[in-house]
Amino acid sequence: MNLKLPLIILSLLLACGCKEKQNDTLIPQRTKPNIIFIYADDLGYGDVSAYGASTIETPNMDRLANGGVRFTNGYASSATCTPSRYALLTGTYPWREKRAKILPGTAPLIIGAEQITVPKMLKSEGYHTGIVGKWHLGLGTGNVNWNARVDPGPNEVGFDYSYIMAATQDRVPTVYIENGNVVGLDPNDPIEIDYDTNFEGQPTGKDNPELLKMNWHHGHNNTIVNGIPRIGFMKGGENAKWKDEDMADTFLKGAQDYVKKHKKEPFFLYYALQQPHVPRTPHPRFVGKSGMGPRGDVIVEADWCIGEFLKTLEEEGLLENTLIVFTSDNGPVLNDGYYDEAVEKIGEHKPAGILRGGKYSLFEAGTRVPFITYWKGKIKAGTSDALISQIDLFSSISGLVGSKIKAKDSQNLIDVLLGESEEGREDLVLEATSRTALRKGDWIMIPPYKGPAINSYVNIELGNSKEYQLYNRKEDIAQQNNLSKMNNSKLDEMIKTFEKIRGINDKPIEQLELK
Ligand code: NG6
Ligand code: CA
Repeated sequence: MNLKLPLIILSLLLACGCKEKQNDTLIPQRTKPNIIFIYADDLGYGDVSAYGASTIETPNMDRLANGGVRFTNGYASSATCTPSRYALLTGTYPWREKRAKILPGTAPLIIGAEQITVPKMLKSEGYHTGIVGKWHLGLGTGNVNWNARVDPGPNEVGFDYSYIMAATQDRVPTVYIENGNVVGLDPNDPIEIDYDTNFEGQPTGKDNPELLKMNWHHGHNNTIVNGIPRIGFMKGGENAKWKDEDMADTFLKGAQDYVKKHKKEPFFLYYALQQPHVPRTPHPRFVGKSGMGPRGDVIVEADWCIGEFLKTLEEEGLLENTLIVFTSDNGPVLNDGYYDEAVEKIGEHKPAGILRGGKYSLFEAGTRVPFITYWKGKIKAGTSDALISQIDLFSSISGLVGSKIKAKDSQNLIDVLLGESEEGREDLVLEATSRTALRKGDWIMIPPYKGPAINSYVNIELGNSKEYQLYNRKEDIAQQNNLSKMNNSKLDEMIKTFEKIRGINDKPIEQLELK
């Protein structure tokens, strides 16, 4: 008897403690889950094993796909980076903002200070917000002085913390920027950037092939950094220059540190991977791992990063209270300007899967990308055919956290993201290099565009044709049969909807020309 009493008291105490602890974790789970976007760069619909890739293994992306919702009709907002990222963060169609095009490293910030963004909305709900990785939405207001604090930038449009590369891995400046300041900059070796004119005496990819460890195929023949010729000219900043092979580890550590630091508050992290965009520079640990050359190797590297990042979330006990969205900013490309064996070593692998086109294309592979939501213990694993776009993340997440802020073109599809409904969008405007098309139900309509059918540099079909194109994605996922002449009424209906959303009325083809 004497022994039992303390035991009973102890178990009562424990039970109370557990309940309290349970409540503690339950309340934030219901109202303020952490939100993480893991955003790949140029990863195609067919580049992930969970999406059918058989010659490349992506076990960690698959872990998300197989334990969460794997969307088969999930779209990036554009077939290139800047417009996609603009739409992701603002919930606004990129064609509404004429500056939302692939930007040079010197471009001013294209998100206005007055504009609402995902991180701003989440901040107003008490979140800490961070970005680690690729930015490519412009910085400053023009004529950036890289040797002083660079602003406005991510911190001015909603991010409490930022650790970024300004544009792309193939564009100068090739430095990391933390909260507006170039990391490791020596004030005695200031950085100068110019996208038109070289600085006197500086070698370039064009004139100094002997200095290159990676050769350029098209573009990419300006300043040489780490033996790789880039887009744009850069002078100075020697100590601050990134080491390309370490970039994956650097961003991973940044993401892990951010999570560890902010695990006690609800947080939003935009982890923007640089792979498999050019130049593809796997860390030596990953060289040769895919058998497909650098493009495959950096996909393996990105997959590893995701695995390590998930481990951190697990170790910190955050997985049950975190919604992860994994997707890509646009479709795949093999030769995007460097000789890196992407074409030669592709073998049987199909980066676009069964889809037509690729990066830059109005065909499906331009914007239909891997799109996965994962939330341990909350999302039931499955596949969803619902039509959804990255543009919808704004209002969906706003709905999830109980914010009243909505974005213009963004629909609240949180039930779809959580796998509780298959009722996605009715229609979606697709974009590729300033051209637009319409997906509605199972139909895709591409209006006539001048310009080449194929971009011969990257060897990708762009979707340009003098005629209207109409495809049924259910019967013809590979977009081989143009039904525009056979199904006039459907074509008319599609054009009407398109013009209603897009605001184009009977504009001649010339005006819709690919710029
Ligand atoms: C193109 C580059 C390409 C890539 C792309 C941006 C050339 C010839 N091509 O202009 O290599 O950098 O811009 O890619 O310069 S994105 O994924 O950031 O949109
Ligand atoms: Ca991209």
